[in-house]
Amino acid sequence: MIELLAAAAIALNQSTQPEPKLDWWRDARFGMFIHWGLYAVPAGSWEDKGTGHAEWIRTTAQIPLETYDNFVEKFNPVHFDADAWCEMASDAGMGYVVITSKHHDGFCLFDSKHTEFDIMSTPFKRDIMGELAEAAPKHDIRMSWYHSIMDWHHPDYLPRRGWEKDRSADGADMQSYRKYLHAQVTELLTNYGPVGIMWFDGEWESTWRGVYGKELYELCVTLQPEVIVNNRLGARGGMEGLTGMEGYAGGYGGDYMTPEQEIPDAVDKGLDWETCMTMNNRWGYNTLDKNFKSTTDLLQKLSDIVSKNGNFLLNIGPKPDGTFPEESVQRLAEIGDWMDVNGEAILGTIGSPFNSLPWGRATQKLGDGSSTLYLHVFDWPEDGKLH
Ligand code: FHN
Repeated sequence: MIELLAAAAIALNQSTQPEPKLDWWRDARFGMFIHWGLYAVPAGSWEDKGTGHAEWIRTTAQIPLETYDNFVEKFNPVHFDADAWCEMASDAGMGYVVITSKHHDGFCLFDSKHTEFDIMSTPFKRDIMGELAEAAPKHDIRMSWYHSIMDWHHPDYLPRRGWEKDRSADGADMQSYRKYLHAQVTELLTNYGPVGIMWFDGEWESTWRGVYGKELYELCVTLQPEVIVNNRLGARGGMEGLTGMEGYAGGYGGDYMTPEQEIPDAVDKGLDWETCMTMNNRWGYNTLDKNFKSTTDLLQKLSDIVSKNGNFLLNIGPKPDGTFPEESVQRLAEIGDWMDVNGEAILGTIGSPFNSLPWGRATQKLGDGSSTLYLHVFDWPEDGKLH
């Protein structure tokens, strides 16, 4: 892995001059991921298909399209409060929020003129993205959109799911789908003010090409030159999230790399990257998934990531009523308590000057002719001396 990272750094050099548009993102170091949509209604369980599902439930429980569409009339998050969500993120020391405008199931949490499969067809009839975009700046949050390339609902998207034997692919046309995708990305980057990040995903299927990813990147930066775009436009390179060399040469490498559910061992200082991770085991809400990481574990992951010059995108899977799971709320508050005292050791810092430390991690801030070193001690040596 380290070799790959070094190689990526070499491949990137010519294209990763310090990109000023990433400065706010590098300083932020910490963000909130939100996976929310129709899948919160079944909340992980479906008939006799088990209880371990989440945002992939339409596929993992093989729910036919017409049946899944019934969740539209059941999605009514009456307790959704954009200000409360943004305030919890900000109080936890997070500088940005990335929310699923559309996940793989194709349902849009925003008012799109290009589909009826959106929030305006639910009893809720309020534009979630619009309310979050309005609330975010009031809480010093950069609002950002996760948008899936893969779409299990749109008639033109291919391939169909293998188990969808009775859902014909006749007439499906990926070029038409790409026009739909571009039209919605245009809505997301036109209707909601300045957007921090376009966080693409679902880029791995056979019908998608790096060249399409390059087109998508160009569309985003044409609409908002300062928008940051992640690397999930082409060859992400698996869960390590390290764009293959062809990605950068091909122009679809995006602005930063996206390891998922894992923290790289070591990353070349020249690379921008962000680990995205769940608090429990799943991205979308599952009533039975109580395997939440402890606050200490989450904070040590934050320190570890930032000590390696990365960002931490920590996920929340909201409930169908529009509230966060109690376990998530508790951890966000405890993280916030820690950040109130220690935030300067995270926010605006860069990676450690040391390769490794036996007792913890380090971060630093470089000033004019001086630097400040922050020692994050996980395990105090018995003699109390840090070597
Ligand atoms: O398939 C998705 C998954 O549901 C989730 O959204 C994660 C978060 O980054 N991304 C994909 C898996 O890599």
